[in-house]
Formats: sequence, C-alpha cells, structure tokens
Amino acid sequence: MKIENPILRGFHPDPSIVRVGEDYYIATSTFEWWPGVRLHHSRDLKNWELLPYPLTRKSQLDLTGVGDSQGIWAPCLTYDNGLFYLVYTVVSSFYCNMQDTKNFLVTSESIEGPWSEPIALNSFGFDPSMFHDPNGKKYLVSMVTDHRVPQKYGGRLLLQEYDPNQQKMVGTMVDIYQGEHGYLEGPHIYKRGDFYYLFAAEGGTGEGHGQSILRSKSIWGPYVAYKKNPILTSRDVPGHSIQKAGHADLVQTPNNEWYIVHLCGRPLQATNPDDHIKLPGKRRYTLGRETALQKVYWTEDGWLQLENGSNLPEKEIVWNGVAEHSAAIKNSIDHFDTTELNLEYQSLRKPLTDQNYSLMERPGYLRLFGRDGLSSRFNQSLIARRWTEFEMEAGTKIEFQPRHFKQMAGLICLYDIDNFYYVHITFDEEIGRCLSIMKSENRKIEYPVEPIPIREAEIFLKVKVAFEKLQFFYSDNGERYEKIGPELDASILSDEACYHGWFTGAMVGLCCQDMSGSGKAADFDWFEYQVKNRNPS
Ligand code: 6LW
Repeated sequence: MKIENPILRGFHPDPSIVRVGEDYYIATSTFEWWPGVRLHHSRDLKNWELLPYPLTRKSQLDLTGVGDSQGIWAPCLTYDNGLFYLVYTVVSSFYCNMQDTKNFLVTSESIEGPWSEPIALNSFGFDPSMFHDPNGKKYLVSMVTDHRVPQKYGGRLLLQEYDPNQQKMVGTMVDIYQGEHGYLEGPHIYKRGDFYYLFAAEGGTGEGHGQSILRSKSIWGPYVAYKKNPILTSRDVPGHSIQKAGHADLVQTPNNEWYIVHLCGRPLQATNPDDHIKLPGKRRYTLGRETALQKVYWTEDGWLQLENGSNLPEKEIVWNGVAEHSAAIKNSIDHFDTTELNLEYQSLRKPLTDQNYSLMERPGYLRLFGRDGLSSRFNQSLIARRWTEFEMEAGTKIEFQPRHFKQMAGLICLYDIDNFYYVHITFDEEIGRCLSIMKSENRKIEYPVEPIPIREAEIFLKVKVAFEKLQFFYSDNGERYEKIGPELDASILSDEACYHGWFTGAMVGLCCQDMSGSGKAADFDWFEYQVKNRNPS
C-alpha cells in the first residue's frame, strides 16, 4: 500500500503521534483558531479521520484577543496506563521582547473526551512534551525562550519531573541541552534499550528546518548528538516538493516497524518581493505547514535513519499493511441540515455562541449574525476550513438584505485578520444592495472591483483557486456564473507573505459583519468545498 505525503493536507503543523493498540492518533497546532488542537485518527497510517477537538470549553481555553498565529502551539499527545495526556502551549505574547508561553496538560480516558480542565505546568517556553518513563516517572521537556538582549542562549531544553498525584511540576529543573551550536525546538524523549533518545527540530520552521536526534544513558544528560544529524531535512534540495521537513515524532507499529510524522510544506513558485520586510525573496506556501509520514529504522549502532538511507523525505512511502478504506478526495457540500456545525469548520479565537450563529432559526440554513469587523480579535461571526490543495473551489448560496454599508456578508479566503480576500454583499448609499470585493494585504485595504448592484434575494458566490491564481464568481441562478473582479494573487495568503503571523495556512469560509451594532443576519443555504486536482507532491 502506498501512502502519499502529506498525510494531513493544508494547515496541520507540529504533528505529534501516538499509537494505542491498533489505533494511531495525531495532534496538530491550531493557533488562533477555535476549538483548540486538531486530532486525527487512523488504523492504517494512510486514511486519517478528523476527531472531535479536545479543547472545546471556554473554561479550558479562551483565546479572545490573542494575536495572529499565537494561541495553541505544538501539542504533544501521549498515552499511559489508560489515560491520554495532551500537553500544549498557549501563546499570548510573541513577536515582541517578552514572550508569554504557558504550558498546560489536559487528560482524558477516551480520545473523544471529555478532556479535563487544564493543569498549568510552566511557562518557560513552548513545545512541551510529556515522557512516561518505563520506571514510572513522568517528565516534561520543553524549549526556553530568552527575552534578554543579547540572548545568553540560542535555545535551551529544560527537563523537569511531573507528579501526576499532585498534578504539578516537581523537583529540579535541568537544562539538558544548551544551544551553543544551534537552536532546538519540538523536543520529544523516548527510551530504547539503555538509552534515552532526544528528538528535536533545528534550524527554524522554514526551508532550513531539520530534525536531530541525540542520546544519553541518563534522562538528565549529557546528550550526545548523532554524527549524521540532521536525520531529516529538505534544506539542501530546494527543488524537492516536500520542503520544511522537521519537527518530527516517532511511533512503533505493532509489528515492530518505525515511522515518524513530521512537519513539511509544499512550495508555490511565487516568492516574496525583494523589499518584503520579513522574508524577502522567500517562496510562498498557501497550504501552510502540513504533516507527512516517513519510514525509519534503527541502525546497528542504535541511531535512527530514514529507510531510504538519506535524510531527504519521501513523497510517497510503502506500508506493509492493508488500507482501511480508499483515500477519497475530500469534497464536501454542507447543507447545514445538522444541529451542530461540521468539525472541519473553526472559528476565530472563541466558540461561536447563539449571538453569532444559528442552525435552528431557519432549518437547513446557517444563519450568521453580523458582529465584529474582520480586523477584530474579539467577536467575529466567521467559520472557515482549510485549503487542502493548490487547485480547489468553494462556494455558497447566500441571502442577505443589508441596509447599511456597515453590514456585510459573504465568502472569504483568509490567512489571518490582516490578509484576506472577501467577496460580499453590502449596501451602498448610491447603488443600494451590491456585491463588492475587499482585499487586505498586510493591512493595506483595496477594493479591486467597482460595486455591482444586485436585485435577486439569493446570490451564489464562488471562488476558484489554482496555485497563485484566485478568481471570484457570482450567479443569480446557480447555473450561469460570471467572473467578479480581476484575477487575484492567492500567494499573499501564505506563511511567508504575512507580516504578523506566519504559522497557519489559508482558509476559506463564510462570515457576516454588522459594525452598526444591530446584529443583521445573513442566511447561507449551503457551503461547498471541492478539490479540483489532488496534486502529487
Ligand atoms: C512551534 C515550534 C516552531 O511551536 O513553530 O519554529 C512553532 N518552530 O516548534 C509554531 O508551529
């Protein structure tokens, strides 16, 4: 059976994997998107199904006000003695001098929850990982940020024991790695034979990313690095279709094979301009950072290597198991005839309440009540799902009767609150009800088309994306679609292009704003997402 990479497509970074019996689970970061932490399940490592999110209660997580690409970073999912352990960071200040990176633990007997209230662990840095030592002890390893100027350490990894009875960190904190020769992140510890192995990402999360392995006979170190590090990287082969390889986690199958899941990205040809203030000239990745799988083996001298003998990730791997079901292209049309929103959707920073939406008021429709504007970090009525391929379409049928220019509703492609394309219905004093497109590129706002008057109550909106190209369409009958506005540059919705955050990925969704405060509602009959071409890596 062949497994094509990435296995989790579109915005799914920082994967952590665990096996319980025959079942595999992966946790990935969700940043400012609500609910917190994506979980996927598989029995064959190829077909992955989205599970209910673990952080769904406001008492567990409140991201109101957090910046773009902050919020949940790098979850680590483990299992011990009948209990799932999920540790993660909630980032509330970053891209500044002093970072606030609070590490928490939630537990559950079932992967589907209910998950506990969070236990605060520490706040030294991000990327916490829980290790359950076969000797019965539990440890937390995480990286440490340093706000001092100049920094004294390029990066440290800190280890401390966790006491599950007292539900707190106990004992001495030890720097088990001091980053004089590099910066390590995303650490995990495993025990095999006489050694404790330390897994860690190096070189940052961009195209310089890589994965290192170190080992020590004591959990407290000193850890010795493998001379063939990095064991995984694409940094020397820019033409390879799987870039940014790093931030890996290890899993053993019941028949003693070993795999890693890791972060990766598929580049567009489009690059940032040379005068880009953050990453001049860098390639753009609209699909964000994704999750891939590689087969690995233990060498005779007890180190880990990719099965292909190199450190370059494979686009496709062969698994000796049987596929559970065929990997279908995940196209979907949602008629909003359920009582709860589909799991694929996420909202920004907080759960949507009945102040934001209803699936009941008009059965078969999603009613979104206009709340904050698109720049708000507080109360947006917006749901969105990930772009998973370079070639895709999304559309909706909408009814909306705005009476004021401050009332808007429509279809949005967005990276974050500063970067989006928004085709929407609004009201203009001279034209009346009309269609418009709003573009925000790093907060520079433009309207790439003159408002188009509309008469029909129901309007069909569509977006087609093909690599760098993004085109909106509209129709008044759902059959004949007309282009609206020029061909737009999809590549601005990418990690590299966005100034203030660069860890998520492009999303497409529905939203409604009413900045007059009257909560004007829009009704959406359906939302469709279609992959047009599943591009081989
Ligand atoms: C993640 C860390 C990283 O926590 O990016 O650059 C952070 N490295 O490992 C967000 O994905």
